[in-house]
Amino acid sequence: MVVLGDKEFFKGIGAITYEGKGSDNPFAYKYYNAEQLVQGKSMREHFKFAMAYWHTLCGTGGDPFGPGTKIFPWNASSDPIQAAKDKADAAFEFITKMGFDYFCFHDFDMVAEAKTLAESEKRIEKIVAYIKQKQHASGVKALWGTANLFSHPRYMNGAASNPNFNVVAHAGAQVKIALDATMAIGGENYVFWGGREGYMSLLNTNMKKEQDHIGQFLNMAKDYAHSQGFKGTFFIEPKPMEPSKHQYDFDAATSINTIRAYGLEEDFKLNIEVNHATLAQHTFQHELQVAANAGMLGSIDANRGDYQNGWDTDQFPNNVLEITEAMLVFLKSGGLQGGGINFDAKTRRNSTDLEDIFLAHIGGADTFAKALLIADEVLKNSPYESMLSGRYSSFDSGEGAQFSQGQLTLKDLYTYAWEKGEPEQISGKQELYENILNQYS
Ligand code: XUL
Ligand code: CO
Repeated sequence: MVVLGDKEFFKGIGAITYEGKGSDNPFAYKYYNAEQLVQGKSMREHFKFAMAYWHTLCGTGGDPFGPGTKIFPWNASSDPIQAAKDKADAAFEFITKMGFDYFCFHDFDMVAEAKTLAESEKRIEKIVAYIKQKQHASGVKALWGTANLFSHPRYMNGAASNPNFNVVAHAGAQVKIALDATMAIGGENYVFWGGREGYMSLLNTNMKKEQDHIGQFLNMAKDYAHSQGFKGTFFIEPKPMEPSKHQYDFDAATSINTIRAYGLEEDFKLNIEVNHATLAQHTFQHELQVAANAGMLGSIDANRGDYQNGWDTDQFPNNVLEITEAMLVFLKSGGLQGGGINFDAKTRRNSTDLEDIFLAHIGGADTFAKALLIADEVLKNSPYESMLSGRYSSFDSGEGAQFSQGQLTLKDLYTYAWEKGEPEQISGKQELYENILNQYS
């Protein structure tokens, strides 16, 4: 059902529906068929696709070399509340036309920050009331909320990790307001991405103090949300650098350490972003697997980087093979715990038509859907699973099984190896695994 706002911004574009891969209609899904079941779950439920408020509605294409190129009609009003309402109209029109169910937001994506905290809080309350009405009319939900603790100059030295307590307290106030807003609109989760929670030079940094303060801050946020009845999950979103030179939540493994070191494992999981993984010199699938192994695969920010450069280009996903490898991890680990697939991606600076926003999200959704279907086929019909388990079959019985179960000593290994002599050479067969993926894609 398409529910139009008070204003229609994407005129001429109707509901995007599934037409299958034979369709030449650029405004139709070729693979994303929301109600199609894969391993007993609909694609809609597997993915929980979300629009990112910041890129889709606030990102006008500015870069360090020039201002934005995109003229968004919902930005026309000079009255901040009217502009926020127009933006909400555009958001709900877009999400419902796409057939998505969710959005993700920062506090000051919804409405512009005011000069004082008190005035900002009033603005947020007003727009939250408006968004609640629109949710009621459309059924659109908030996948997660977060606070922007990195754009304002006051956060130039960090937020929770700032060396000045007054800034830490301001960040705390902002998180309280953002949590209140998230809960008011039924947000299912809350994200911490440590934009400037890191440092530029160790010379002026007490790293231990800063990290302990982050642990303290995260515990306070969790305790406050629980005291208000929040039942959702908190996610840490790892990123190695940019804007800080060293960010404290560098990658999944580092963030899991943060969660465990500060006693947050009951309530925190990870939001893995593709381009953040590649900036950390990992693959996306590696980061998913690290999170899944710790029982912390919570949510995904979907985008991709550029293979030739090293910054966060936030491009829409379109690499089916890369996402297929990710979907193998996704399916085998039972999907996401509480979260969904948030398109934390922006159209290019020179993609200036409003319809480009639709085309980009259609492509992203189709990439994930196609990859899910391929991964499902690979798991069900190819020799992939038996090849993988066969690779470890020496641990299934005998001394190998005893080793796995902790029943052997180092001396036992010595005796066994002594008797067996030089181990046989067994190929890793990487090319065969790769061929199988290609065969099913
Ligand atoms: C930045 C990034 C953020 C977070 C939310 O690289 O990914 O948009 O997802 O603050
Ligand atoms: Co992100």
